[in-house]
Amino acid sequence: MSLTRRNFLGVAVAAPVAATVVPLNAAFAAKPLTIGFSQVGAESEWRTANTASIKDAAKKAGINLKFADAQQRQENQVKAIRSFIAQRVDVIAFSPVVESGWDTVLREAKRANIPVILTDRGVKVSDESLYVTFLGSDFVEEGRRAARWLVEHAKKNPNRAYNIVELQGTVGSAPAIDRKAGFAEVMKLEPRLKIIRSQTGDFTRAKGKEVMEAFLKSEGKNITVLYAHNDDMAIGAIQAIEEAGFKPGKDILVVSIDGVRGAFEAMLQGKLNVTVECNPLLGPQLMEAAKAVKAGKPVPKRIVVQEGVFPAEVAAKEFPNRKY
Ligand code: GYE
Repeated sequence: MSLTRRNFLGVAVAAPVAATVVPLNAAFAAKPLTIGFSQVGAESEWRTANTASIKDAAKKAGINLKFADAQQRQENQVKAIRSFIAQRVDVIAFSPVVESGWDTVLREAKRANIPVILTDRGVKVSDESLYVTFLGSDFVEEGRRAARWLVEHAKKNPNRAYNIVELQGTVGSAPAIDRKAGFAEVMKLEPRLKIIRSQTGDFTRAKGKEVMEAFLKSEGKNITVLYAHNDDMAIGAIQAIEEAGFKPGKDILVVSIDGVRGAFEAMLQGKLNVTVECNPLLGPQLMEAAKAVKAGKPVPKRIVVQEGVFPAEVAAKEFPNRKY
């Protein structure tokens, strides 16, 4: 038995008056909750808002947050999770850069009795008990919403062509897989909607621009729609479209997802047609979930974030209300 333990037990057992015990208990109760959080990176406006929300909410809740940026690499996230386990944090939360390959490290967390909360992006694991809850958006529904806007547009424009180029998010990530699937599902309702090229732009402006340049080089005037899995890639691509001498929002309709400030600015300039909202302000809900998990209260396995769709016509009215 260690010296500290003997001392602690000695005090607790031998103390004849409650007054000696109470401050000890109070000291334990006051110990702040420690969360280890592994973030994807800093690839987009969405991510910047998400990180700020998490840091801010932890501060307000008096939670001790250990924050690690994985720079879009799974191996960095695995390392961060292992270090959180070694530090014996109370709760591990992370936004998995890709869906698969998490079984081993999550089993290590489970063995160490540290609950895991998935934030923003989901995983594919063999055993669902490897995480307590998944707090995030319904990405399939976001993809469907983007396609629904185009299906409606096509109804009103019976002679227009809808040759779509698609800028996918990070390969293997839940939002890229799901936004593609949801879009493809609803797209079938209108046979004129056709995807002619599809490639990843890794959720960044720079890559979005670069890939759009390549699309324009090979397809040129043939392209009439851009569907980007996030606003940042759309904004990068808009620049490429203008540089190629086309009008974004008119010659090429631009549809994207997130609803960040940059997208609203592009809509106000008539360069982006619609953005489907994906709310990054997950901090307060994450802190609540972590507290509940630690207190042994039941939490739902899936917590879905509420969000809307913003076509360019409502951009001016909505802009002042935007928080990210
Ligand atoms: O849409 C994109 C970011 O996982 C929902 O990641 C998130 C996505 C978001 O880089 O902008």
